[in-house]
Amino acid sequence: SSNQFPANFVFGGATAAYQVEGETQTHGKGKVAWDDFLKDQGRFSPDPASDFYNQYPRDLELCERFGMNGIRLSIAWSRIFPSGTGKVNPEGIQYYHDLFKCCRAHGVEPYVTLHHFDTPLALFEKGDFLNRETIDAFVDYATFCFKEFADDVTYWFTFNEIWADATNTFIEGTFPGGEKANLAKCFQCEHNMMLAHARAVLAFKHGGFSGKIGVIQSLEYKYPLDENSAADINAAKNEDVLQNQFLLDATFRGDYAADTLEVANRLAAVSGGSIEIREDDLVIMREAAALNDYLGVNYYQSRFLRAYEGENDLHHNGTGEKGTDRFRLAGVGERVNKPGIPTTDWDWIIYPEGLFDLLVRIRLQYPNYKEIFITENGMGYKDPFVDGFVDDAPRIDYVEKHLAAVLRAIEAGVNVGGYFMWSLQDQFSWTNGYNKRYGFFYVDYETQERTPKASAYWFKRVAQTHCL
Ligand code: BGP
Repeated sequence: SSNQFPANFVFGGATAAYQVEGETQTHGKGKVAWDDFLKDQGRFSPDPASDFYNQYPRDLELCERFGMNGIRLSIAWSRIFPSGTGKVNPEGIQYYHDLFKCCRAHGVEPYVTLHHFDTPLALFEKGDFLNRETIDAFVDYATFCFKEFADDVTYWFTFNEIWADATNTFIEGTFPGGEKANLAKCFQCEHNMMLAHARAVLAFKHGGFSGKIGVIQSLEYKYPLDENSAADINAAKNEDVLQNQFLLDATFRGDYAADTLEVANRLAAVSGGSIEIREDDLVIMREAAALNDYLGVNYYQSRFLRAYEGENDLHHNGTGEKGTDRFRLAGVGERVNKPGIPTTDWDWIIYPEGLFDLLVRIRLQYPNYKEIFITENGMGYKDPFVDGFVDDAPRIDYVEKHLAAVLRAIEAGVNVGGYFMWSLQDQFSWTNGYNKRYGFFYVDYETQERTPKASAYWFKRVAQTHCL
C-alpha cells in the first residue's frame, strides 16, 4: 500500500476564533454567550488564550517554517457585527483583512469558517438557531463576508460541527444555556443550522462569488458493542442518526431518507417533542445539496454502543481524570469501550479504523460528495514541558495512525484533499480549559512564548515529503 499523499494535498493546523484570539471584550467585539457563561463558571477565562489577535504573525511564520501550506481559521461573527445584525465594526473587518494578507505572505492558504460555536449574544438570547431569525441573520453575515473578503478567501465553510453545537447544548448540557437529554431540540437545532448552511451556499453560488464552499461535520463511527445483538445494533443506529446520518442526509440529499426520519421522529418523541421540517426548507436544501464543493470531516474517535433503557446518566469528563465520563441516554443507548482499545485521559477512544470506515461510508452512501477535507483530528494531551521541550510521542503516534487511515481511504477511492491537525498551537478548550493541549506549538500562557513540540518536527517532514 502507498505511503504517498497526492501532490496537491494540503497539510495544516486548525484554529477557531474564540479559542485562540483573546481580546474578547476589546477592539469593538460584541459579546457572545460564552463570555458570561465562563465568568460565572469561574474555571478558566478565554482571555488571553493564545493571544492570536496579536500573535498571528508569529504563528503564521511558524506555519511556514514547519512546512504547512494551509490553516483553518474562523471569523468571529461578533467582531464583524457586534450585535449579530446591523452596524459593522470596521476594526474587526480590518483585522481579518490583515490576518488573511499575512497568511498569503507566508504561503499558507486560509480555510475560513463563518461560525464556530460563537453566535453573537443578541441572537443567542433570542433562541440562537432554534429561532429562525438567526438563520436570516447568519445568511446576511455570510453574504457580507463573501463580498468583503472576496479577494482574501477562496475556501469557505459555513459551520463548524453542527452536531457538537447541538448535543453540547441540548443533550450533554455543557455549552451555554445547556439542557440535558432534550433530543427534540437537538434535532431541531441540527435541522435549522443545516437550513442556514443551505441558504448560505445558495447566497454564495447565486451571488457569483469565486471560490469554494462546504460545511464541517463532526463524525464518529457507531459500532454495536455486540454485533449479534439486535438491541445493540439499534442503539448504534440511534446514535448514528443523531450525530451522523441526519446531518449527512441534510448535506448531500437535501432531505431525510425514510429510515433517518423514522429514527429521528422516534427519538424526538422520547423527550416528548417533535421536529419541525417544512416542505419549503427541503426545496432550499435539495438545491444546495448539489452545490457543496466539499465536506469537512472532524474526527477524533468512534463509539461502541449498547442498548440502554435506564435513567439518563450523563457526565462529561472535562478535567482529564481518566474513567469519569458517562453517557447513558434513555431510549438511545450507552457508550461503552471495548477492552483493549486505548483511550485518552479525557476518555476519548483512539480508533483510527473508525476514520477509514467513515470515509468509505460517505463515498458509498453519498456518491455526490465531491471532496473531503479532514478539518480536525488530533489528541488532547497534558504535554509535560521538560527542559524546554515537549516530547509528545503519543500525539505523533495518534496522528500517524490517522494519516495512515486517510491514505488507505484514498486508495479505496475516497477523494481526500487535505488534513488539518487540531490544533495549530495550544489553545483554550471550551469545556476543558487549558490543561488539555492539542497543538504542534506549545504555548506558555504567561509569556505567550511558542515552542514547537516533537510533533511539529515530525509533521514538517511528512508535509514536505508528502510521505508517511
Ligand atoms: C471540536 C471543536 C474544536 C475543539 C475540538 C477539541 O469539537 O471543533 O473547537 O475544541 O473539538 O475538543 P475539546 O476542546 O473539547 O477537547
